[in-house]
Amino acid sequence: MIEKINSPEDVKKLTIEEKKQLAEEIRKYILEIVSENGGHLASNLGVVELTIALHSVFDLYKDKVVWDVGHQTYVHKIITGRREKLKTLRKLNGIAGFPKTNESETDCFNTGHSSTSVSAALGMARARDLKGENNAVIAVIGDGALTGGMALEALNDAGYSKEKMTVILNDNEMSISKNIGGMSMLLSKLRTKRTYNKSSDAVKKVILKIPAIGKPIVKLVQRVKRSIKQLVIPKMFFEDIGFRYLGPVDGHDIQELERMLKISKELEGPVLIHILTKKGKGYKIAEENPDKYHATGPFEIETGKSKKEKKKDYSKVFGEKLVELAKENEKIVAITASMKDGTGLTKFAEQFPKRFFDIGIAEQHAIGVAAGMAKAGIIPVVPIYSSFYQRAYDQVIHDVAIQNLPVIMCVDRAGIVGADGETHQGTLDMAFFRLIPNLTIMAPKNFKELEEMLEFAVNLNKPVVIRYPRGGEDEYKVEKQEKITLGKAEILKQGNDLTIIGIGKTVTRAMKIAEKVENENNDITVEVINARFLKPIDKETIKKSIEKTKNVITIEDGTIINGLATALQEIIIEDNISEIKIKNYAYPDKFIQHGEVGELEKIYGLDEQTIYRRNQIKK
Ligand SMILES: Cc1ncc(C[n+]2csc(CCOP(=O)(O)OP(=O)(O)O)c2C)c(N)n1
Repeated sequence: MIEKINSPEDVKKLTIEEKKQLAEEIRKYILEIVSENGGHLASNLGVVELTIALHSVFDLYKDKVVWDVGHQTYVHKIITGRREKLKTLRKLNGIAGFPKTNESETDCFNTGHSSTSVSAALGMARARDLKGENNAVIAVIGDGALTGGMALEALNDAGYSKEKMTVILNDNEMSISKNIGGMSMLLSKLRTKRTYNKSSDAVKKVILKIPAIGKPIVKLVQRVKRSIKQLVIPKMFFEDIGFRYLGPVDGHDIQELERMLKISKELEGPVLIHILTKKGKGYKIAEENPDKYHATGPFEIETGKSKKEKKKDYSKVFGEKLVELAKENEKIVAITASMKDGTGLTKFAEQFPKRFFDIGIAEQHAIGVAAGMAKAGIIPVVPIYSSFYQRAYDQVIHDVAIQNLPVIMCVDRAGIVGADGETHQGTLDMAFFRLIPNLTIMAPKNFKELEEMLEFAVNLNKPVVIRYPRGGEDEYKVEKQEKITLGKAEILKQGNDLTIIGIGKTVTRAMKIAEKVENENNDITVEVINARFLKPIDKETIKKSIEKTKNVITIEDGTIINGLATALQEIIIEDNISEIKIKNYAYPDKFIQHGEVGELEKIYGLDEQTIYRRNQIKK
């Protein structure tokens, strides 16, 4: 069946039974691809029937579907002519793991970060009306994404606007791990409505079979049903804020989904369809561990076992060190925006449940809460991925930095992350954090330095950022480890002819290049500086070194704008240092596509070989 599906038109032609068969084939196909390439598995398996129903009822060349986060669009990509290309999922120049407007007309809006869909859909609905058009506009949003402030801001606006649009709330009771919060409590109350409806239908059938008294009793039951509705669902919430609420609907029943979508098409004003799905549906191993298979690397289908051995990574080192520090200092608390496992906080949550706070997919709020706690004398540690820290920018400035509050902001997945692509690359954090007064910004060269930086941050009593990359430390071992002092760089190697400055993960690269240059040139010595602090930068050490060597290279895992390169140039200009040869290696002022980290580093000339080749200095 799946082989015959080359466009949504092919899906529209199928009978319900054929669509059910297609759903099973799509699941198998996604499982095969994700088990090879890695990717978001459980969320895609959960929306197979929904996606088939959407393509059956709507024309996505005209009608707009905005997918929240966008990690669940593999089924949509298969249906919209990208079935074969999906084999290149997340590979360099291959199909992206998220919607991309440049891949297909039916991807109407790029996503990657959570909670944006209702705003974008409302914008499209307003534009449609202004232009006098009549297409449908739909946002598909998960119960996890609904915990994000932006989604709530959008519901507030959309409900009041009376704009014709549909929000499909895909409720699987999970964010990456179990969903939490007041919204989740509300949804679980609404979910009970299903049980109630089911039992009432069953009762209705039975009573109708009783001759003579059947109908009056049914009427009575229906009256009771209306009053029970008020009891079972004490507040309609979505109806109260202006939406027509439909559901809950079994999100794996294509026929029922199509029926609801058709009803929503006819209704004026904003409609919310609450659908219930199972994350990982159809693949037992993922159904039982939906958090583990939310996003995964390559794995064996039969056992679910990872094909690659999992090595120790920075997140784990961070989490373990934090547990150690928290044992000694009871003021330390940890806050996560729905990323407990990803940021290495699982152990902390187990050991200190009262000092661990999962606040939902709400990075702004995470920093707001942290600021409040810090003001009251607590030491909050907030690990968030670099690209999601973008969400909390004003909170870092307004709530933390202006008041100089000691919040420890750990920027995980800093730098290039690889296969998740442009929405997830963490190349901007050094640039945007460097602008903020009162912030101290550090990056460790290896695991040991991360541990020491964390300890240093706990004692600093100031707002501090520590950035570290995805994955493990470099295989190159740097033995030297000076004590950390505020604003002091570390000279790892003395030399006279070239200075190489690295920060974070590029420090070991700087060492390797230095050794190669020296091995190939008997008369050249290279000085290597581990900057450690982007802010305050160690002007004195850098200045002394470049005045000696007159030749400097910076290497950083971030954008060329306003990072290490800019900091160096500022020193040179401010102090009027002349006749210096400078080369800066950083990512260009561009969004970086998906691909493997090593491949992307080569493309942008940040790999060891390219930097070495471009710096074949001779005396
Ligand atoms: C701003 C932001 N923070 C964190 C994430 C990481 N993330 C990706 S999916 C996800 C959970 C989404 O849950 P839900 O919306 O319920 O979708 P599901 O995967 O359960 O279908 C999270 C936290 C993100 N994409 N964007």
